[in-house]
Amino acid sequence: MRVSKEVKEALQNNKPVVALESTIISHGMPYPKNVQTALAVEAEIRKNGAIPATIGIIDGEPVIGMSPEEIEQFGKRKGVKKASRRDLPIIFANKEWGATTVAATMILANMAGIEVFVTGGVGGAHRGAENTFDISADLEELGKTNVTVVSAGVKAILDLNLTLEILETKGVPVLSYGTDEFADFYTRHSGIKMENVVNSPLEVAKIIKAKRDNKLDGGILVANPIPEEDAMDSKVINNAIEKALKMADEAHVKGKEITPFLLKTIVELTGGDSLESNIKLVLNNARLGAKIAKELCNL
Ligand code: PSU
Ligand code: MN
Repeated sequence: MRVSKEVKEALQNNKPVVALESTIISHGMPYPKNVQTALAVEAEIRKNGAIPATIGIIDGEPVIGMSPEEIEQFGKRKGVKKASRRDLPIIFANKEWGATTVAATMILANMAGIEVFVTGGVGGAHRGAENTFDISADLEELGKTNVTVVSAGVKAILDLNLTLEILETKGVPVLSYGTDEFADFYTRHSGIKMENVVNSPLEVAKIIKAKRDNKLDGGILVANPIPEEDAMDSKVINNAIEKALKMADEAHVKGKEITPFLLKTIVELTGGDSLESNIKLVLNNARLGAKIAKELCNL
């Protein structure tokens, strides 16, 4: 794999590095906002004292720390594959472009030695997963790969309770940041009470270190709620979600297409408001992730 010079030097010198995924760029947001957001997230991480490492696969080669030009390519190039764990060997062998999901980004970050990863929302159990078995590979990865993922909770398009049950089964600590209510991505209020509340980046860093020191393999999920002023109105977003789910059902959208389809449809149904919230919450996660990475380097 190709690790950028800046990221390599930072890792060698115990400087904080934060991993970023590329599916959010290629499949999660429309061009050009996807590219603008990816670059703004990198800038936010730098402003908060860490080095960003945007991860993806170019011509079959994993890249840890993309250039701005490469990020631009992921934002507009056609035929970039959404790459989760199962897709990696195929993309490597065929020398293709792959936009890494949370699961695949965790794998590559871990190989590179990066422990903190910032995204918008992790995948989870879809509504109806008890029948369809549509459960994101992100949850499996959190169960075994040593990377902490900062996410705005779990997106309300999913079944949050089912997702949390699976995370418990897989032994994944879920840390709710600054509130005892689980964040549902677009709002701060899922109504689900959380057992483990953390209130500072240092507290999270100590938990990461304790897990590492005790050789407890697997990830950690930090649920960082969207700031109140950027959150969506619950009624508006829930209406859009219900409609989008119905449209997906009617159009028989399945498998890896469903998450990008729902995201795109919800943006359209909310006249772009959900995209604005999405951008704000990723930036908010970038601030927290950079601070966690910094504290971890000092421990
Ligand atoms: N949630 C978002 N934006 C995204 C994704 C999830 O708000 O772009 C992407 C992430 O890359 C995540 C993936 O890992 O979707 C999950 O896809 P699936 O549900 O097919 O596992
Ligand atoms: Mn799925």
